[in-house]
Amino acid sequence: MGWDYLINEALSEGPVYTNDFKVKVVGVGGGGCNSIARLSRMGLNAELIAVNADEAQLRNLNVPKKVIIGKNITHGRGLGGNVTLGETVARNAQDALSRLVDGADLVFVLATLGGGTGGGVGPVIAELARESRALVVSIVTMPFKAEGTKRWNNAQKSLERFRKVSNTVIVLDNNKLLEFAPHITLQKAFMAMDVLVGDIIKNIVETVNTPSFMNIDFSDLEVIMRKGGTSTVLYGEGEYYSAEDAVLDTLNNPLMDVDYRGASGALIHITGGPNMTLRTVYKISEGIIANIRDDAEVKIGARIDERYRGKIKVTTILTGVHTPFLPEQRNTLKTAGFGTFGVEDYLPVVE
Ligand SMILES: Nc1nc2c(ncn2[C@@H]2O[C@H](COP(=O)(O)OP(=O)(O)OP(=O)(O)O)[C@@H](O)[C@H]2O)c(=O)[nH]1
Ligand SMILES: [Mg+2]
Repeated sequence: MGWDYLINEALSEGPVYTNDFKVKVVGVGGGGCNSIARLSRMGLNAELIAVNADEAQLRNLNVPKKVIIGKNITHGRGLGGNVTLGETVARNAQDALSRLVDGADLVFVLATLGGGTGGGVGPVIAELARESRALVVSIVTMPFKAEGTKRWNNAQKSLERFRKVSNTVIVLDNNKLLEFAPHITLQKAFMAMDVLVGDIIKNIVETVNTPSFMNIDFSDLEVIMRKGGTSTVLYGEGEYYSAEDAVLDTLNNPLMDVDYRGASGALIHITGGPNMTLRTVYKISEGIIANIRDDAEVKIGARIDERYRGKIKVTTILTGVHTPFLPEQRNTLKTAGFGTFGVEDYLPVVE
C-alpha cells in the first residue's frame, strides 16, 4: 500500500466540510462600486452592497443591492471630492448604514481614495462594521499623482481615517498601473485594478469557506487580519519554470511601493492547475517567507483551478508594513536572500 492508495481513498470521501461564515462586501463611491460590479460577475459567496452618492452611476451598475446616500444634501450628484461632507452625509445615515453591515463575521470595505464618497463615507461604514464586532478589512486605492495635490491630500486624510477604524487596511496604488501597464487605456487599467481587488476577496473567502487544496480557517484569518494595520499585496502570475521565478516575480510586483521586509504577517495564496504539487506550494511560500520578518505570522492557502493548467498565480497580502503615504512606526527590518533554493528546485513548477 503506497501513498497513491491513501490519497485516492482520501479524495474519494469528497469534501467533508464547509466552513460557513457571513461575509459582506461594501463598495463605496465610484471606484468602490465598480469593484462590486466586478465581484458580482465572479459569483462569490458573500453579500455585495454598492453605496454611492452619485445616483446616475449607481443606476448604471449591475449589482443586486444598491444604496444611495446623501440624496437630501447633494440631490444624487456625488460629493465632488469633499471628504468632510462625505463624513457628514454618512453620520446622518448612520442607523441605516449600521443595519447594512450588521450580522457579518467579515466585512470588506472597498474605496478608491481622493474623492468625497469613498474617502468620507467609507471610513464611517468601516467603523460601524467594527462596532458590530465584525472583522473589518478595508481595501483602498490611492489616486494618480497627476490628479493633483488636492486629491492626493484628500486620499492621505482618508487613508488615515480608514487605518484608525479598520482591523486591516490593504493599500493599493493606481500609480503602479503606470509601471506595470503603461500602454493600456485608463479604463482598462481601472478594470485591472478592480479585478485584482475582486481576486483578493475571492481568495480569502474561498480558502476559508470552501474546501480547497490547502485551507485557511476563520481563526487563522483572524490571527493575520485582526491587528493587520497597513497592508499591501504582492502579485505574480505566469508560466514559471521554477519556484524561484514565481517568488521573484511576485516580490517584484508590489501594488504599493513598500519595504515589505518589515511585514509582520503574510497571507499567501497560490492558485495552480490540477497538477500543482504540495512541494511547489511549499517552495513558493518558503521563498516569500524568507523575505519578511522571522517572527511574522504566516498562513498559506492554495486552490486548484482548471483555468490555471500550466500556470501559477501567487497573491500575497503582507500586513504590518510601513507605507510611504503615512507617518507611522517602522517595523524592525530583517534582510534575507533566497538562501533556501537548491539546484533541484530549477524544475518546472508545473509538473
Ligand atoms: N482603480 C480604480 N480607480 C478609480 C476608479 N474610479 C476612480 N478611480 C480613482 O479613484 C479616485 C476617486 O474617485 P471616485 O471613486 O470616483 O470618487 P468618489 O468616492 O465617488 O467621490 P466623489 O465623486 O467625490 O463623491 C479617482 O481620483 C481615481 O484616481 C476605478 O474604477 N478603479
Ligand atoms: Mg463619485
